Amino acid sequence: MTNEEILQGLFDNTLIGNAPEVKDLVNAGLEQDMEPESMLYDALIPSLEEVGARFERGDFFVPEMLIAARAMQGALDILRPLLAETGAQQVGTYVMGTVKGDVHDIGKNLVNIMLEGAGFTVHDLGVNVASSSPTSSASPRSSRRPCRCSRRTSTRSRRPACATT
Ligand code: B12
Repeated sequence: MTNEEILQGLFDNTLIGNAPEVKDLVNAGLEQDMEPESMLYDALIPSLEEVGARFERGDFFVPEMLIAARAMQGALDILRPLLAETGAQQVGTYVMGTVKGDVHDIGKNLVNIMLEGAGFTVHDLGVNVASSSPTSSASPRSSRRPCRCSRRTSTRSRRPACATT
């Protein structure tokens, strides 16, 4: 298979939530030395964007979004150690959480991987986190940075004090 075929396969199979095939394609890509970042940014994320566009048009519903997300998560399980592997020195701590009312966590998990790769320790409080939690239950280290994530417009007001999306 060419790299292009693998990218196309990753896009198509994430779109339809075919998790076993997505895993096989990620492994095939790695075996032929494809960059993990390329699989992520050239196929997996664009596929989820297409899922979102179809959902917006009414062509996809929540179950389709859910199985696509699961396929993406399976790919990330394989790619995580490779994306995080930079050997950077520990430089600080982030406390991460998706705000209350929001369960979207793929982007957050991806940011966690990047932060860990850049040398930060990440305390991940998970999803649906009440606004007081990130700062109150965080480790007492002075270098910690609280980060609240939200992916829904209706939950954005719950992440005032941090950079996110
Ligand atoms: C997968 C998905 C789901 C899955 C989530 C599974 C999971 N474990 O995350 C499920 C099926 C559960 C879901 C549910 C819903 N979803 Co949804 N979902 C999506 C979808 C298709 C992909 C999101 C995703 O993971 N993208 C890939 C990641 C990598 O991208 P990302 O999140 O943007 O993250 C990147 C950046 O934003 C940034 N980033 C992210 N977090 C952080 C944090 C920090 C600190 C920083 C610095 C950066 C950063 O870095 C990331 C990497 O580049 C989007 C469509 C889209 N276009 O995004 C809709 C979308 C987000 N969902 C949407 C909706 C409406 C819903 C529901 C309300 C549907 C419903 N009727 O029930 C529910 C809400 C449930 C809830 N209470 O939260 C809407 C939101 C619209 C809006 N403006 O509010 C979207 C945009 C779809 C659409 N076009 O309408 N969803």
